[in-house]
Amino acid sequence: MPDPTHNRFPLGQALALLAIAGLLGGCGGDPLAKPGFHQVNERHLFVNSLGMQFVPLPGGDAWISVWETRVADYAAFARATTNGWQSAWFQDTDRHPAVNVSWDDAQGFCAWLSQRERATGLLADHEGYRLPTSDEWTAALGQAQPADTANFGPKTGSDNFERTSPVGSFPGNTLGLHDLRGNAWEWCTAWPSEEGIGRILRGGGWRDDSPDLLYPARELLVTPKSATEDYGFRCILVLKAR
Ligand SMILES: [Ca+2]
Repeated sequence: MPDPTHNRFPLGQALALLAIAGLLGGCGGDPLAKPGFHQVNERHLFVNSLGMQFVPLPGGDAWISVWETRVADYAAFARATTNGWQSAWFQDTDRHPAVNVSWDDAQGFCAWLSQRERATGLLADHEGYRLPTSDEWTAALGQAQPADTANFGPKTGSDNFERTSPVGSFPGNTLGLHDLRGNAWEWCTAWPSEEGIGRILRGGGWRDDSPDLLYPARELLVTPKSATEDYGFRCILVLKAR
């Protein structure tokens, strides 16, 4: 399903349509379709212009996406920037995690979305998206998600998915975050410095069976232009007090 905020409608019109969808929540619409802050039970959520949902990490101004960045999210960026991205052939739905994404391209997505949402006023000028640090990713993981509730390789027997699974197919952790472990590996910021070669991936992926790759603290170091069918990412959104 194409992203409705691109091609078919100008952005302002699309946001108006999303707002209308939110107002229709009492009539069966999804109130979380409306960009902005929401409270669901005791949980605070921020919904962005692509429908990505973020929850606050404790102790700071970093909010983290509850899902890996989805095909629908990344496709909007790829269309807008004509970056030539090809989804994996097995990605059946818009809710699968975007893979075949390099660290450089993940950075590009964050910059593009920051600029787009500042331009519409959804974000302030000093707010925006970036990749998590490895420490933030560790904090997000919190209590280790059991290996039997993640999409790992077939030899682990953890799941019945042959390849990637739609985001949120497994229960969330205590922060409401899904698929931190398994499904797609997730890019984090550089290590040991932005100038260094290594870029960190966390969490393991859908084709990994080795305990060496799947223990929760594992950091995979690869080059920033690497893009494979199990490399994806999730975003941090820096939101200042309003
Ligand atoms: Ca993951």
